[in-house]
Amino acid sequence: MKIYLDGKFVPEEEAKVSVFDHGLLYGDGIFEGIRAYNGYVFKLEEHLDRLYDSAKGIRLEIPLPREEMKEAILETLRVNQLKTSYVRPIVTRGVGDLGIDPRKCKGRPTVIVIVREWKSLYPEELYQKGLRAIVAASRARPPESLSPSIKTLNYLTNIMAKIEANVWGADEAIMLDVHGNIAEGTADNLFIVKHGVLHTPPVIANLPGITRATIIELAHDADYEVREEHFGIAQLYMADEVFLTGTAAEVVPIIEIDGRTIGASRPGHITMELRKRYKDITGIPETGTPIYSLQKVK
Ligand code: PXG
Repeated sequence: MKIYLDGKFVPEEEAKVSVFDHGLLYGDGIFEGIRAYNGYVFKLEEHLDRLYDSAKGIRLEIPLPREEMKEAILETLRVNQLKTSYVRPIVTRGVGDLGIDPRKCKGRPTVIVIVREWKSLYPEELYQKGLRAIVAASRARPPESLSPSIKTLNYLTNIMAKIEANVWGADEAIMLDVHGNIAEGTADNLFIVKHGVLHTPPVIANLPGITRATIIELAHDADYEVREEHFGIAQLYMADEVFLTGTAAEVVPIIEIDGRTIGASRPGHITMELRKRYKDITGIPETGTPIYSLQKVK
């Protein structure tokens, strides 16, 4: 694979950044996780919006105008002749020195676009059977600190939760906020279904997921009520259905949490209906930006 690195396409073995890059030294940077299906980059404009919002959140100026950034993403896919792919744009504060002061980064921010041929996060079997999850002891960062709504390179809180899942042999970890409300998964938003109504935590406590927003729309299309409100661990345990949403995971059912069976211990029908509706709108011009010009333009 060729990687976009500061305006050039370089073979992945040669795609290296300085040990003085503040992205490495301090996690000082931002990123996005995007997917392309069948030659269309799913919700690219929404991901670009969030990338530029995240940059603003940490007072980082992306050295490319938005249209050039978009072109860099599309060109990286073209150079690698990809149609179905994972795309990871990263912008760091750039090369500085030891010491956290961002003024030490005198050059340009580092801009990277990594692409990977990649089809799905979990084995297909897990989508059909559902995941087993734990509620992690590691709490999501409060919005009063570094807001979880900014997609920064600081993922250690989430990694700590993921380590807990690994240690307990679970497939995923669910994070609480500091008040004990459900926040989100380690790289996904969370929904529960109770008596036919969907509930998901407000975005103040988590990342405003693009899949989350898409699922809310699809749920409305299917005439389900969706409530964006806080709920706790008991509502989670007692839900009829629980599922996660994310670019990587898409829509994935959870069938067990902390040793409690969720619903009938198999993926719920609303979860699977929304999963199907989601799959149906990926890889089509209505929701994606074409990578290759011969494709029908949006
Ligand atoms: N919460 C967190 C903390 C995330 O990191 C989501 C929710 C879902 O957001 P989207 O917009 O994807 O629906 C994320 C997304 C990876 C990876 O490589 C992580 C994400 C997306 C894609 C890949 O682990 N995070």
